[in-house]
Amino acid sequence: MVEAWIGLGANLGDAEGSVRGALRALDGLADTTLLRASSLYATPAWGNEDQPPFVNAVACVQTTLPPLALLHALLALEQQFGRVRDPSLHWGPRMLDLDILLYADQVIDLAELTVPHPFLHQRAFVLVPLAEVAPGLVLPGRGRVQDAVMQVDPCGISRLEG
Ligand code: PH2
Ligand code: MG
Ligand code: MG
Repeated sequence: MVEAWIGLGANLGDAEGSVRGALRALDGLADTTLLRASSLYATPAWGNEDQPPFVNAVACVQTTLPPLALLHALLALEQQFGRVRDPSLHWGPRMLDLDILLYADQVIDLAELTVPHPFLHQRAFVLVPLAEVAPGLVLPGRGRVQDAVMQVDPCGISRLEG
Protein backbone atom coordinates (compact mmCIF):
# COMPACT_ATOMS: atom_id res chain seq x y z
CA MET A 1 0.00 0.00 0.00
CA VAL A 2 1.32 3.44 -0.88
CA GLU A 3 -0.15 6.92 -0.85
CA ALA A 4 -0.15 8.78 -4.14
CA TRP A 5 -1.21 12.36 -4.84
CA ILE A 6 -3.23 13.09 -7.96
CA GLY A 7 -3.77 16.49 -9.59
CA LEU A 8 -7.17 16.98 -11.21
CA GLY A 9 -7.97 19.65 -13.79
CA ALA A 10 -10.67 20.43 -16.34
CA ASN A 11 -11.66 23.42 -18.46
CA LEU A 12 -14.07 22.11 -21.08
CA GLY A 13 -17.73 21.11 -20.68
CA ASP A 14 -18.98 20.84 -17.10
CA ALA A 15 -15.51 21.21 -15.61
CA GLU A 16 -16.70 21.31 -11.99
CA GLY A 17 -18.92 18.25 -12.52
CA SER A 18 -16.04 16.39 -14.18
CA VAL A 19 -13.65 17.05 -11.30
CA ARG A 20 -16.26 16.03 -8.71
CA GLY A 21 -17.09 12.92 -10.75
CA ALA A 22 -13.41 12.08 -11.15
CA LEU A 23 -12.89 12.26 -7.37
CA ARG A 24 -15.64 9.65 -6.96
CA ALA A 25 -14.19 7.60 -9.81
CA LEU A 26 -10.74 7.57 -8.17
CA ASP A 27 -12.32 5.88 -5.17
CA GLY A 28 -13.82 3.33 -7.55
CA LEU A 29 -10.52 2.33 -9.17
CA ALA A 30 -9.30 -1.20 -8.57
CA ASP A 31 -7.14 -1.61 -5.47
CA THR A 32 -7.43 2.12 -4.76
CA THR A 33 -9.17 4.16 -2.05
CA LEU A 34 -9.64 7.92 -1.93
CA LEU A 35 -8.18 9.13 1.37
CA ARG A 36 -8.72 12.87 1.05
CA ALA A 37 -9.39 15.60 -1.43
CA SER A 38 -8.95 19.36 -1.46
CA SER A 39 -11.66 21.85 -2.25
CA LEU A 40 -12.19 22.71 -5.90
CA TYR A 41 -10.54 25.90 -7.16
CA ALA A 42 -11.17 28.12 -10.15
CA THR A 43 -7.73 28.92 -11.60
CA PRO A 44 -6.56 31.06 -14.53
CA ALA A 45 -5.15 28.94 -17.37
CA TRP A 46 -1.40 28.67 -17.05
CA GLY A 47 0.96 28.20 -20.01
CA ASN A 48 -1.35 28.56 -22.97
CA GLU A 49 -3.45 31.40 -21.59
CA ASP A 50 -5.81 31.58 -24.55
CA GLN A 51 -8.29 29.06 -23.12
CA PRO A 52 -11.02 28.97 -20.47
CA PRO A 53 -10.07 28.99 -16.78
CA PHE A 54 -9.64 25.62 -15.10
CA VAL A 55 -11.23 23.89 -12.18
CA ASN A 56 -8.43 22.22 -10.20
CA ALA A 57 -8.17 20.03 -7.12
CA VAL A 58 -5.78 17.50 -5.62
CA ALA A 59 -6.50 14.15 -4.03
CA CYS A 60 -4.61 11.57 -2.04
CA VAL A 61 -5.29 7.91 -2.78
CA GLN A 62 -4.09 4.76 -1.11
CA THR A 63 -3.30 2.14 -3.73
CA THR A 64 -1.54 -1.11 -4.41
CA LEU A 65 -1.33 -0.30 -8.15
CA PRO A 66 2.27 0.17 -9.29
CA PRO A 67 2.99 3.62 -10.79
CA LEU A 68 2.43 2.71 -14.47
CA ALA A 69 -0.74 0.75 -13.70
CA LEU A 70 -2.03 3.79 -11.80
CA LEU A 71 -1.09 6.05 -14.73
CA HIS A 72 -2.94 3.81 -17.20
CA ALA A 73 -6.00 3.70 -14.95
CA LEU A 74 -5.98 7.52 -14.82
CA LEU A 75 -5.63 7.82 -18.61
CA ALA A 76 -8.59 5.46 -19.01
CA LEU A 77 -10.62 7.64 -16.63
CA GLU A 78 -9.72 10.75 -18.64
CA GLN A 79 -11.13 9.03 -21.72
CA GLN A 80 -14.29 8.02 -19.87
CA PHE A 81 -14.79 11.69 -19.06
CA GLY A 82 -14.56 12.56 -22.74
CA ARG A 83 -10.96 13.59 -23.13
CA VAL A 84 -9.68 13.53 -26.68
CA ARG A 85 -5.98 14.23 -26.97
CA ASP A 86 -4.81 16.62 -29.68
CA PRO A 87 -1.10 15.88 -30.17
CA SER A 88 -0.61 19.26 -31.88
CA LEU A 89 -1.79 21.18 -28.80
CA HIS A 90 0.57 21.44 -25.85
CA TRP A 91 -1.17 22.54 -22.64
CA GLY A 92 -4.44 22.83 -24.54
CA PRO A 93 -7.97 22.74 -23.09
CA ARG A 94 -9.26 19.42 -21.76
CA MET A 95 -12.37 17.71 -20.41
CA LEU A 96 -10.29 16.10 -17.66
CA ASP A 97 -6.61 15.88 -16.78
CA LEU A 98 -5.42 13.49 -14.08
CA ASP A 99 -1.72 13.71 -13.22
CA ILE A 100 0.28 11.68 -10.74
CA LEU A 101 1.93 14.38 -8.63
CA LEU A 102 3.62 12.13 -6.07
CA TYR A 103 3.87 8.37 -5.64
CA ALA A 104 4.94 7.72 -2.04
CA ASP A 105 8.36 9.38 -1.88
CA GLN A 106 9.52 7.75 -5.10
CA VAL A 107 11.43 9.50 -7.85
CA ILE A 108 10.40 7.98 -11.19
CA ASP A 109 11.98 8.92 -14.51
CA LEU A 110 10.43 6.95 -17.35
CA ALA A 111 9.54 8.02 -20.88
CA GLU A 112 5.87 7.72 -19.93
CA LEU A 113 5.94 9.05 -16.41
CA THR A 114 7.95 11.56 -14.39
CA VAL A 115 7.30 11.70 -10.64
CA PRO A 116 7.32 14.05 -8.78
CA HIS A 117 5.42 15.88 -11.49
CA PRO A 118 8.09 18.12 -13.05
CA PHE A 119 6.20 21.39 -12.56
CA LEU A 120 4.52 20.57 -9.27
CA HIS A 121 6.66 22.91 -7.16
CA GLN A 122 6.04 25.87 -9.50
CA ARG A 123 2.32 25.72 -10.18
CA ALA A 124 -0.03 27.69 -7.97
CA PHE A 125 -3.00 25.69 -9.33
CA VAL A 126 -1.45 22.57 -7.73
CA LEU A 127 0.25 24.07 -4.66
CA VAL A 128 -2.73 26.09 -3.42
CA PRO A 129 -5.04 23.01 -3.19
CA LEU A 130 -2.16 20.90 -1.85
CA ALA A 131 -1.41 23.47 0.87
CA GLU A 132 -5.07 23.30 1.96
CA VAL A 133 -4.93 19.58 2.78
CA ALA A 134 -1.22 18.73 3.18
CA PRO A 135 0.91 21.79 4.09
CA GLY A 136 3.56 19.64 5.76
CA LEU A 137 3.94 17.24 2.85
CA VAL A 138 7.54 17.06 1.61
CA LEU A 139 8.12 17.31 -2.13
CA PRO A 140 11.17 15.12 -2.80
CA GLY A 141 14.09 17.49 -3.39
CA ARG A 142 11.88 20.59 -3.07
CA GLY A 143 11.00 20.94 0.59
CA ARG A 144 7.59 21.37 2.17
CA VAL A 145 4.40 22.33 0.36
CA GLN A 146 3.81 25.20 2.82
CA ASP A 147 7.16 26.75 1.81
CA ALA A 148 6.75 26.07 -1.93
CA VAL A 149 3.32 27.72 -1.98
CA MET A 150 4.85 30.97 -0.65
CA GLN A 151 7.01 31.15 -3.78
CA VAL A 152 4.14 31.17 -6.30
CA ASP A 153 1.60 33.80 -7.28
CA PRO A 154 -1.92 32.75 -6.18
CA CYS A 155 -3.42 35.66 -8.13
CA GLY A 156 -6.82 34.86 -9.64
CA ILE A 157 -7.25 31.56 -7.81
CA SER A 158 -10.49 31.21 -5.88
CA ARG A 159 -11.95 28.37 -3.88
CA LEU A 160 -15.30 27.09 -5.14
CA GLU A 161 -18.06 26.60 -2.59
CA GLY A 162 -19.63 23.23 -1.92
N1 PH2 B 1 -2.97 22.23 -16.82
C1 PH2 B 1 -2.15 22.36 -17.82
C2 PH2 B 1 -1.81 23.65 -18.42
N2 PH2 B 1 -2.34 24.76 -17.73
N3 PH2 B 1 -3.62 25.72 -16.03
C3 PH2 B 1 -4.42 25.58 -14.96
N4 PH2 B 1 -4.89 26.66 -14.34
N5 PH2 B 1 -4.75 24.34 -14.47
C4 PH2 B 1 -4.30 23.21 -15.06
O1 PH2 B 1 -4.63 22.08 -14.59
C5 PH2 B 1 -3.47 23.32 -16.20
C6 PH2 B 1 -3.15 24.61 -16.66
C7 PH2 B 1 -1.53 21.17 -18.42
O2 PH2 B 1 -1.86 20.01 -17.80
MG1 MG C 1 -1.86 15.12 -17.73
MG1 MG D 1 -1.58 18.42 -16.26
